[in-house]
Amino acid sequence: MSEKKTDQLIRDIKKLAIMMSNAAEPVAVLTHYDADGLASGGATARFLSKTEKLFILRSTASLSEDVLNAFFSIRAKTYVIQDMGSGDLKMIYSKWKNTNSKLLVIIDHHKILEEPPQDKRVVIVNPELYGIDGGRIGCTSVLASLMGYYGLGERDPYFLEIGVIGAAGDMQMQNGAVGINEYLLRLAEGKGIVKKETEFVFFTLRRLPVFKAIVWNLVPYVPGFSNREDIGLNIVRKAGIRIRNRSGEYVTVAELTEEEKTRLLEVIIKYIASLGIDDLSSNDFLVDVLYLPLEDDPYLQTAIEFSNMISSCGRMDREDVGIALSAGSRGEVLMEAKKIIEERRKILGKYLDMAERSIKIYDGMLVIVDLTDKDFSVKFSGTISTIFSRSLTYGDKIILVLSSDEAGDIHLSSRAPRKLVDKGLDLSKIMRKISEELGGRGGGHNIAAGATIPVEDSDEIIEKIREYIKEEIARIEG
Ligand SMILES: [Mn+2]
Repeated sequence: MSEKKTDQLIRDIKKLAIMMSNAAEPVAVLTHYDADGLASGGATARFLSKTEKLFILRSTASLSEDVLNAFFSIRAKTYVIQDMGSGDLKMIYSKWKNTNSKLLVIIDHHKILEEPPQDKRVVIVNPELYGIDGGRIGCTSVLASLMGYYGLGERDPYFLEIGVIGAAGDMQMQNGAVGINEYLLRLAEGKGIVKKETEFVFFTLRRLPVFKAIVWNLVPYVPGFSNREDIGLNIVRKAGIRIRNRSGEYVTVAELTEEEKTRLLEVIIKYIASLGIDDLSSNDFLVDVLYLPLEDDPYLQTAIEFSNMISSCGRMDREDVGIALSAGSRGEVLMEAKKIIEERRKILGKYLDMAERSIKIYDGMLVIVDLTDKDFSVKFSGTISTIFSRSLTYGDKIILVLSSDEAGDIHLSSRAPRKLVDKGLDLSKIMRKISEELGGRGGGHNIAAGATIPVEDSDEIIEKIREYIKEEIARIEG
């Protein structure tokens, strides 16, 4: 990563921060409903409220024409679109032009598919414009949190925390942060907001009950183990560890001795191996954890856990809670968020089972999960494809999840292993190609992309995707 590109991007974020501080009110903000979108929405909301701006903030699952029409019918002077829009610049611009606004800001990291409008009133901040791969570096919460941080004269370090959390939600902080992500992480570490440690994935949530903590993390996903508190209970018992302490409260990970942890780890590894996953070493489960020392709630101990909480709010139609939590609200908002995440884990468990049973593996490298005729909520498709792409069993394959949305269109969510992406595989290209051929809209990143296709039958899509992927693999291997 060239230092220069990162420096330029940071300089432009600082410029944007000044611009936003002086922006005409009211400000209307539209953000994406995933963890990165909501975290960045929270950062912007915090920034706008601390600068005492009148603003309205909305979130959406996708940028349809209707959503944009409704957004631009808000009588605002400044419009901001976050974590979306790079694939639809023309449509956005043509609609925005009819408003009385003098400033349109797009903060995003998705691939720019259309020539940006040549208009000084339009400001686009996107790592892709600097030749940086936005799928890996510079997700929207990194950009928006730095905007808030600099916009408020570096006096509010909470921005750094929410930036790290949002980036963790977009899988951009794991396995080594680089470029502007590293820059943000260093700032956060320097202020004592984030502390990086290596830990077994089962023990990262130190203040949760042991039986919950060991199965709570879904990365790496282990079918038959992850998210299964019943299994967690059995394992804890088998390792001879008490479920409750003398005062009747659940024993937490923090209360375990090193000896107990070692014993527990052995039982866990044995159990996972018994599921048919061989060649396991306990080191496969060592992860870098970003702890959040300033948070005192057991559910907000790590960046990943916090981001899961935000993500759950989005997937459970409670974006308001996710945004408020990201912006810094706790108390009742946090209590609500906890209810949401518990509820969501139940539903996710059901969907993961459903998905597990629908898996078909094609050509040895493509995992297709066709849920189009199942009672499945399309809002979970991205979560399912991400979890499978991080699983011990399918992590080396391309994942494609198909589901039906409310309109009856087929929604695609795809993920590729880093190895293939590094060789040149680009899923956003494949998603675009299929939507051009069958109608619909598609795009995203090389490593994670999606599309919505207005056809009823999934077979045609699957056939075409197989064909495109074969072509792509032949191209990059040849
Ligand atoms: Mn994002």
